[in-house]
Amino acid sequence: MVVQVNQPTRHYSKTMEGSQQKVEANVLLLGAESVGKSALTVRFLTRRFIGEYGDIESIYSHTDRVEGREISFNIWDSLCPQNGEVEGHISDRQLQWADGFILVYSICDRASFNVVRQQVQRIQQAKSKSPGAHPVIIVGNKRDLQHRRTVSSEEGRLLALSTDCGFFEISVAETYHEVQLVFHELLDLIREARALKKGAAGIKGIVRSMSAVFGRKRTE
Ligand SMILES: Nc1nc2c(ncn2[C@@H]2O[C@H](COP(=O)(O)OP(=O)(O)OP(=O)(O)O)[C@@H](O)[C@H]2O)c(=O)[nH]1
Ligand SMILES: [Mg+2]
Repeated sequence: MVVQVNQPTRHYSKTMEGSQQKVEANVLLLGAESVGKSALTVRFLTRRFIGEYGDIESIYSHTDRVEGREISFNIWDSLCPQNGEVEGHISDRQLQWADGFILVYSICDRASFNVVRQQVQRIQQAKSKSPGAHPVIIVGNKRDLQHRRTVSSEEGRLLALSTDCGFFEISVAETYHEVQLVFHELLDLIREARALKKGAAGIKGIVRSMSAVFGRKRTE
């Protein structure tokens, strides 16, 4: 099912995580032009690599089964640059919408690696306001084009390590399995982030209740 970006809303509300409930995850794909964002999306949705994807920006809904549980992915395949904005720009709307990010660069295109570096920083600035809420996976794509490589695996891995992101180097053209791993790893991180948030909210609640009790005792 395809949902155009300019028709957002209720569809993207998050369901609570419970044993029987459906888990919903909003995934935003970012990165420079022609790095393979659409190829990655289409590979995950259809298992196919079709070669050319045009320049359509869409949000796709896709249901997958992970460890026996139904997962509903909403995948925003973005265009870069958007609406004449500078390359690498991420809108506030995108930041608010996304539960997690996949930042794609091409291992044959150093400029695209630099775009990912900027985009991680932008996301981390937003993160500093709500810690743990924005898991990121960095993906170096087009690994099949080794002879044209300009970004080493180590550079990609180092960037991910230093920014606390996940990292994969893959070839969307060659395999479906690696693409699936990227989405499933991000899902794990999103669920961890939600659990942490829930835990933090629970602790705050306990502290509030305790201070209410002890506060009252002191005044008796
Ligand atoms: N060799 C190779 N080519 C790839 C791979 N992934 C994507 N491509 C090619 O790279 C080109 C760009 O792919 P897209 O998926 O359209 O890239 P995009 O990031 O969505 O580009 P925009 O939407 O224009 O920003 C296409 O010709 C793809 O066939 C890959 O793993 N290996
Ligand atoms: Mg595209």
